[in-house]
Amino acid sequence: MPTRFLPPSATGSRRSLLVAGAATALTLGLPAWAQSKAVLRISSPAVPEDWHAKMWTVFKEHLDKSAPGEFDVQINLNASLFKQGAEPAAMARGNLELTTVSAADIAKIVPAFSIFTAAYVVRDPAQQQKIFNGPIGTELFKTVSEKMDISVLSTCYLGTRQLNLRELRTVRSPADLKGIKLRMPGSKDWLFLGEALGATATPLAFGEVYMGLKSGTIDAQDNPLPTVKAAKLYEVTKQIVLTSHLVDGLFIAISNKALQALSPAQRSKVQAAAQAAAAFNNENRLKEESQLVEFFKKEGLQISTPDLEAFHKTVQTAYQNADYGKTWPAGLLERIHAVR
Ligand code: KDO
Repeated sequence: MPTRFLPPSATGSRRSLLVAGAATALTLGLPAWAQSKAVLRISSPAVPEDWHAKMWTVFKEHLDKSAPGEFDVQINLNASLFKQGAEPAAMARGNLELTTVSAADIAKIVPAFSIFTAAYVVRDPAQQQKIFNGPIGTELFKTVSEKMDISVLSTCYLGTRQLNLRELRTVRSPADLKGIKLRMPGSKDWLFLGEALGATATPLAFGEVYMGLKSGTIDAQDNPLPTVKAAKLYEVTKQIVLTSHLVDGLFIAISNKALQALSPAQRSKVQAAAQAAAAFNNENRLKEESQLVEFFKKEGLQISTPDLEAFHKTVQTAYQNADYGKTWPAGLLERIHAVR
């Protein structure tokens, strides 16, 4: 099991938290233990049926078992606590302890991370795990901790992103997506990806995608197949084009402030719970992803495989022409490619 970068051991902050807890407990007339539980608020835009939502229950149960009565894990799904992408800022303000951060959200603060938002860079889920559980991950997560004040605890495979269209269309190459309003999450790197795929990228929060497709304000969206199923996007679309353009990941992250408030033993338990949660997600998602084409066919969707060479070529040219890689550390792309 990889050892993630963890900030220095707890100091006064933990003590003051416990003292504060005990003082409040006295005021409220509650037993001290009830107040000194470490509260871990989690926020995620995921729908409850998706694996990276269910994994938080695994996280909670793991902690309830390894540290009975020590943690109060609060799971908030469907972006009910913070809207998609707002989580890192909420963590910096001390209003949130845990979330899953996307590469695009990290890239807003650590530009090198945009390499993982670019199409056809990471080869497959196994390589993704090796990248982030090896030296590249250790180096980058250290920078993330320094710049964002959050610690990455484990890497989840979100799935391989595919195109999902509202109406039937022959899509062989990016040229066939001209004029298609392709919903992307609302940040620069996502929008660039959508344009690089040949479409007109339209920003929209994840929670609005179903209605957007249903009403026709967008023509298409991209997401991994398990999410297309979990969020029921197949109900409002007719076609999936297997572009496999992004082997996507999410990073379970905790605010450094919350982490430092824990004892060393509690920190290890939180780390282990995050590893167990990610393992649960990764295993189930991979298994389901391999079975879903059949499911969607049965639901009446048309599944097609485009000219992948044409997609690779056009997309890579778009990234090169935009000098996109300028913020990528020299040699990082080659190091990623060398991970086997
Ligand atoms: C999405 O909005 O398409 C996306 O897949 C982007 C991911 O980074 C992540 O935020 C995900 O949504 C949510 O967790 C919902 O599944």
